[in-house]
Amino acid sequence: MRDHDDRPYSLERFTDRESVARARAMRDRLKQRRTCRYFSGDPVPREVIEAAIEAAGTAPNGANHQPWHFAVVSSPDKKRAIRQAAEQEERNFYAGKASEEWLDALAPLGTNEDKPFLETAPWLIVVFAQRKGGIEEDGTTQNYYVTESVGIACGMLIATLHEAGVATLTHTPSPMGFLRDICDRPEHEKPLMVIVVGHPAEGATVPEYALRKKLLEQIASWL
Ligand code: IYR
Repeated sequence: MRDHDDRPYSLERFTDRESVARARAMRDRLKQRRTCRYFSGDPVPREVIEAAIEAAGTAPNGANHQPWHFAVVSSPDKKRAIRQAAEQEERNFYAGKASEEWLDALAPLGTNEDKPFLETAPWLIVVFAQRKGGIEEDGTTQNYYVTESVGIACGMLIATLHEAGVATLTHTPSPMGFLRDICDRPEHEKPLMVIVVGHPAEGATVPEYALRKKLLEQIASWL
């Protein structure tokens, strides 16, 4: 253990029984999460978004450079601009850019080029990955494992929002360079995804297909 600049670390220690029970309880809560594609306009407190972003900001990441930026959009004008640009890209995607194989893979999810949720949901969190910047955000220092770091942070953000009883949708328009312009972000930041946040609309549904999860035996091996 290094001794300079280090401080003691310990965790509350549970009995094995309790540890298993806590892991299963967390799993069961996360199993309730669904990607929601139908949002109501009901408000979500800004404090919920703030806490979720702070949670994301604790994610393990390359060299502690914390290579992320979360642009939080709630203004109707900005939301409309994002919707219009995203739908334009999606029209190209669904009308020919995407391969038949890709479109076949999406068919059971029922997605299409219409993205009304980009305007109806109260919050859009546009996630940017900072290729450069370091901990000081100087815009030049090299960052490391950027996509991995930001991916983990997004998982923690989504889990926190779920815990707060709020629905999310990870939306990945392609290409998404327009997000950099609309959100006024610098060239060295790469837009990674839009996380749509709000309450499910009345009568919202989720595709049965998405409930089909691989079993532990399929996703894990023990060596
Ligand atoms: N970006 C498109 C297409 C899309 C792609 C995947 I992979 C998905 O899991 C869902 C959608 C869209 O947002 O419709």
